[in-house]
Amino acid sequence: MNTFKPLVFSGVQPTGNLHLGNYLGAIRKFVALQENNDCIYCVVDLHALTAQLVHDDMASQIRSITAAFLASGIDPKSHIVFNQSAVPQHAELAWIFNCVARIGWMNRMTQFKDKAGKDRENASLGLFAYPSLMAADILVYRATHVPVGDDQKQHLELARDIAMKFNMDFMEKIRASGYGVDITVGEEPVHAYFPMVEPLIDGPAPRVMSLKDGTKKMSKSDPSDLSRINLMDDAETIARKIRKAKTDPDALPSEVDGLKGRPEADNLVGIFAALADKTKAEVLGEFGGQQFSVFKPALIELAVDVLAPVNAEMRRLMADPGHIDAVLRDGGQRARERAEKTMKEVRDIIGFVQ
Ligand code: AQP
Repeated sequence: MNTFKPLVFSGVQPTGNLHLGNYLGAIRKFVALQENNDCIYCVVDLHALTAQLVHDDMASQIRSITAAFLASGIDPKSHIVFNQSAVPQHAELAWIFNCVARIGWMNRMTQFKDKAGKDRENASLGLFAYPSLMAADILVYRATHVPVGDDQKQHLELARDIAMKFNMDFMEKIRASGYGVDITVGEEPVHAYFPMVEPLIDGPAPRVMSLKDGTKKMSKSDPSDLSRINLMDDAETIARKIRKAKTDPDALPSEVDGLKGRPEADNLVGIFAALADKTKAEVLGEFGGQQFSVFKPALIELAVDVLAPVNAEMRRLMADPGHIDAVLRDGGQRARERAEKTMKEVRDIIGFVQ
């Protein structure tokens, strides 16, 4: 049984327009989790350097993600909202994790392969090491639960592998230090410093797909803006994108099984379900047998209803960058205090003189 104090951590990169995938796969879960948990939500600006080094609009991108967090309902007073670069302990722990993680583990990361593409030799070392920094982001707070989209599942498995190897390699020192916790991993009792993080991926839309191709993830970096709904899109743009979304000629099925082999239909039903807080089965109970000409207007109305208030609040917040910066400064200070406590203990376990 996990005996670490439950703590939720997650992050979003400031690398372009937030879209419906980020919102349904991540941010909406962040909001729901804060009711019953201690939560830390981070704008992971160090990660933003991995694919592209120079960003002319870095500061405004950081503020925009922060505004999206706040506009969606995250409470920065009861929880912590900050940007990663304000807490240097993330990078310090990431270095230690670079020495824990094995090259073979990193070579298996599919996101690196996707993002580096054919020009692998020219990708940054940071892009390769990205999952190690992500593990440090989470574990520098000894966080136990991480709400993410399905695309991040492999990175969280790596975070568990890194935590496990650190726990095993330093087991005697952890025991001697008194900082450890008794946990059970599988059937094995382990005296651990770092918890085995649990991904929180469930929901009807764990992976929102492109509106133009139901087999591709909705992504900020897709060159076609029609492939995604951005949180900053106005009602008319949302309606146009959904009207133009790719579909097939058949009516919607009455059962979830009938969505197999119909990726675009499956995606739109999943989006509807997530936006309406329903299951896909419930949505098909309502729309089974109907054509897309009936379903799409209902989806447009729902998407605009849910997203318009977020969009309006984001715009209001973005007009006051001083307020956003103050939220980040306050969150950064509280995050640093927690992260430094962990790092003092980690340095001690390793044997660094401090
Ligand atoms: N399509 C998606 N469906 C569900 N969840 C998604 N997430 C991203 N895309 C989808 C989740 O959003 C959170 C923040 O993502 P991120 O910005 O840190 O990184 P990303 O996964 O690289 O996002 P993008 O939009 O796909 O950016 P690019 O185009 O740069 O690759 C994460 O929890 C992620 O799972």
